[in-house]
Order: sequence, then C-alpha cells, then structure tokens
Amino acid sequence: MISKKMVQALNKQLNNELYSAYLYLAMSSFTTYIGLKGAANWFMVQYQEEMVHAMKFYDYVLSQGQHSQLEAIAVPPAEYGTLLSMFEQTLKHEQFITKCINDLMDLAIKEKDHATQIFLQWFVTEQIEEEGNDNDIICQLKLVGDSPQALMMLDKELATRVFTPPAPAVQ
Ligand code: OFO
Repeated sequence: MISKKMVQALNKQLNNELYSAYLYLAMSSFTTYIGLKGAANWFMVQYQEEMVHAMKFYDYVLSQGQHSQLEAIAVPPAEYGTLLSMFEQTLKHEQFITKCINDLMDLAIKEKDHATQIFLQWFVTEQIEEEGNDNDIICQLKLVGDSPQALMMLDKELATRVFTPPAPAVQ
C-alpha cells in the first residue's frame, strides 16, 4: 500500500509538471510574439508533453486508491530574452525536474514501494531525453551566434517537431 508521504510527494510533482506545461505555454506565446514561429511550435509541443506527464501522476495516484490535492500553479515569467537564453532557462528547469524525479525515486526506494519505483522509471528515462534535447539546441544556438539567417534556418527546423500522443494503456 502506498504511504501518505509518497502520495503527497507525487501530488507535489503533479503540480511541478503543470507548472512546466504553464512555463512552456508562456514561452510559446513569447516566441510567437517575437516572430519565431518554429520555436513557438517547439514550446507548444513541449507544453503538450508536460500535460501528458502531469496526467500520468494524476492517473497513478488514482490507481493507488488515492486522490490528488490540486494546488495553485506558480506564475511563469512574462519576458524571456533571446532564444539561447530561453533554452538555457529550459535546461535549468529540466535539471530541476530531474532532481525532483530522483528525490521521488529515493523516497520510493526508502519506502520499499516497488510499484512507485516502476512508475517513476519512465520519468527517469524521459529526463535523459529532455536534457539531451535542450543541450543539442543550445549547442546549435551557440553556432548560430548573431546570424539572423542561421536563426531563421534553425527556427524552420524547430517548426518540424510534432506532438505524439501516448499510446493507450494495454488492458
Ligand atoms: Fe519536462 O519533463 Fe516533465 O516536467
């Protein structure tokens, strides 16, 4: 049986994932505003992925016979600077999320909660991909430097990202 402490920690992460979604939605709005529609698409896909992450926590807590205590979502910044700065902020945020997932896993191990460890394993793997994607784009943006042409080319590439909805759970 899942502990109260574990449920509270999972609910906190549900809120973190909703904040992640909110942050990337704000970034999508900002990049549209400054004329980078490809980057806006990238952040919109990121927003959709974060909503999937949030719902995974929501569904898992229910599957354990508990329910989620929903809390207020923090307000994301309104201004973000350059695209390079935005991806550096994105990486920093994802490193924070990685730490949160690791802390949750540590708690699940401490409590010998095997089901929650299996559930969290997906997020451990996901965070490797999340940080990797951000690092790749940061490298590309450093190569772009001050060239508007190179920035527009990269923006076109960011426009190709598509959201893949998760496969339905096998019954
Ligand atoms: Fe960005 O991985 Fe969830 O929060």
